[in-house]
Parts: sequence; C-alpha cells; structure tokens
Amino acid sequence: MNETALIDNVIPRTDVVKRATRIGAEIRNVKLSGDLPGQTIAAINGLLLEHKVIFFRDQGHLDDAEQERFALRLGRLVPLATLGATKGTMSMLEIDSARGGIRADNWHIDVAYVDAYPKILVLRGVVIPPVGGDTVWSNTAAAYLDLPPPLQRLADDLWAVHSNAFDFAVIARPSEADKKLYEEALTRMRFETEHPVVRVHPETGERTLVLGCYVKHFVDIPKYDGQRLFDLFESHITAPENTVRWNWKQGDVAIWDNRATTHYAVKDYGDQRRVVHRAAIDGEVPVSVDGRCSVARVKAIKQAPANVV
Ligand SMILES: O=C(O)CCC(=O)C(=O)O
Ligand SMILES: [Fe+2]
Repeated sequence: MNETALIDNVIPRTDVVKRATRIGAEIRNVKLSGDLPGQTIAAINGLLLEHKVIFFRDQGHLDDAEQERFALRLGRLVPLATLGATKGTMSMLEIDSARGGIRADNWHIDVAYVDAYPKILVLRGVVIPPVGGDTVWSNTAAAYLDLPPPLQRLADDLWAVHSNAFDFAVIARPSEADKKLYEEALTRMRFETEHPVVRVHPETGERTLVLGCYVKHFVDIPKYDGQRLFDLFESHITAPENTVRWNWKQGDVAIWDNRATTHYAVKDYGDQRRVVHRAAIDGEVPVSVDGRCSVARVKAIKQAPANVV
C-alpha cells in the first residue's frame, strides 16, 4: 500500500480539512494520546509532512503527561535543559503570558541557533484569550519554490550564522523589558550555528529555507548587503500566500514540522492571559543541497538558562 492509501485507510480524507492552500490542515475525529495505534501515528506523520502544520480541536482530555506521552510517539523528546528553558516539566515548555512568557512575536524556527534543532513541535492551548493570540505558520518549501531560479541558486549557495544573541535590529518595536530579558538569558547561555540557507528535508527531499529572527549574518557577506538579502528571502517566507493563521481555542493542539516552516505568535491580546504548553522532538543536523552539514560554532552554558522558543 502506498503512503497516501495508508493515510486514507486510517484517517479518511473527509477528516482532513485544509486551512489554507499551501500549508495547514485540521484533522478531525482523532483523539490524541500515547496509546494511539502505530498506523494512526504513521498517518499523523504523513499528514504532517504533507501539510507542514496540522491542527486538532477538542483535545481537552490531554494534560502535560498525556501530551508528553503522545509526543514521544513522534520521536525522542528534547529535555528542556538542553534547550535552555527553566519552566515546565522535564520536556514540557510552559509559555505563560502572566509569568514573563517568552515573546514569540517574530518569525522564527524553533531553537534554530543549535545545529540539530527540534524537528517537530507539539503545542497545546491551555488558556486562550477570547480574542487575539493567533499563531501564523509559513511553508518554507513553498517559499523556496516561489523564488525565481537565479534566486534559488543564490540561496542554495548561502550560509547564515544563527545565534540566540538576539539582534534587535530585526524586531520592529523591542521593549526595554524584552531587551533586558534577552540580555540576561545571553549572559547565561550562548549558542551560535552556521546553517545552509537551503536545507534538504531528510524525509521529503524538499528544499526549505532556513532563516528567521535568529539569523545574525550571512557567511562572507557584509552586514549591509546581508540585511537586504535577509529581507528579500524573508519576504518570500512570510508572503501571505505561504501562510496559515490559527485562531486558538482551549484544548487545541498544533503540530508543526520545524524543518519546513517558520512561525509567529501574534501579540495582540494586551494583558489577557494566554498559556500554551509545548513538547519538542529531537531533530537532525540540517544538510545543504551539496551535502554539507550545519556546524555549531559556539555552545556555552554558564548556569541554568532561561526560556527559549
Ligand atoms: O505561543 C504560540 O502560539 C507559539 C509560541 C512559539 O513560538 C512556540 O511554542 O514555539
Ligand atoms: Fe516558536
């Protein structure tokens, strides 16, 4: 049986509702748990590769332990300590707006400043404001395909340094509090990795763009030129045609392929509380179109580090 037939057999196509043309599908009538049959897990994996981000409503039965058990079925969990987070259980990251929750209102690939950054994230809506607090994902394989061939070839050749030393030049309106938060985190830990701007997806073979707010600079490109290149490629990544926007309800779960997407948590809910819990699944070291692997340049943890996205 081919993969599509296998998925159809377990999760009927009528239960897969696309949420945008190029990315994102809602999967209906599946109750996520650690006990799902292997075939259902394989179907979920297949749908994830196809749609890049998949959404499940009404998963209110999940608590952290069960979310973690389900996530474990998708791969090895990343212990929070190695990602630099302090809140949550061993591997569940809590993002709580009322408790200095990290700001994720920048386009980013999760933890892209390490070499083998997580491949899949499982995020559960725990407290969701009545209005606002959506998350937007973009399809970085579609963004690559959208580039005219000469720009694809340019991207294929480029490498960029990703760092958790946040470059505030890329944020529209950083607050003093944000700056302080990141500066404090930085004195505790520092990561820097050179990634190819185009990686070959290890499962689909697709070429995907690896950029986002952790990029410090391009290798061998002066900063001034680099900023323009960054803006050019990011404008394709974040083009509305390549995105899907999810309006959360409590109990929703979103699962994304961090190798083929970037995302942005919209910060438009003022002082309202918003809490989401996330499990991260171990990823592979990216490989460029000419077969070279990403290289970690700096890795230093001085003491218990802060939260990360
Ligand atoms: O709060 C959200 O919707 C997403 C936060 C985020 O960037 C993440 O969980 O990786
Ligand atoms: Fe994130």
